[in-house]
Amino acid sequence: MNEKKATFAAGCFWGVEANFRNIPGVIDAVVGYTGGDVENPTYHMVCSNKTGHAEAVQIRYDSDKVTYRELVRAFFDLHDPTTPNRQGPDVGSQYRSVIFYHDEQQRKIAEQVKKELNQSGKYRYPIVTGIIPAEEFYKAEEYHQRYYAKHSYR
Ligand code: MHO
Repeated sequence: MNEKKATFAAGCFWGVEANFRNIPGVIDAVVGYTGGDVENPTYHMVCSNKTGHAEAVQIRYDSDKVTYRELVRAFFDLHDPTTPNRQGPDVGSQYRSVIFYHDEQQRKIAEQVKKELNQSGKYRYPIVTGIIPAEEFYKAEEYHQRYYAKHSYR
């Protein structure tokens, strides 16, 4: 067991959390807000699109079972990384695509995967995913945690 953290933003955090929870090696996933400049924001504040925060998911994973590279690949696969400040019907900077790296190794892997995917011809438009240092992560309200599980969607 070699526990590490990873943080991603890829649109509405309900689905992002549910996706990551399904990956073997992911121990826990918490939804929250990060990347902005308002302390202890509420969902309502973040929805106003004025806090600078993105809806994000913070994951604890066992790096003996799943690599950071695999998590980054999963992150890209679960959303469209080419739409600035938008994910499907959800529009606003809180839905932007971001990899919040926790150390230099994560930064390098994230940059590398982004570059590979950009060059692969998989996407019609350039990847807009931000790769920035992880900062304070504010856990979202309890009713947003495990939202899909609670509401039995999917
Ligand atoms: N389209 C969804 C987004 C929710 S997600 C937590 C809604 O309007 O409820 O941002």
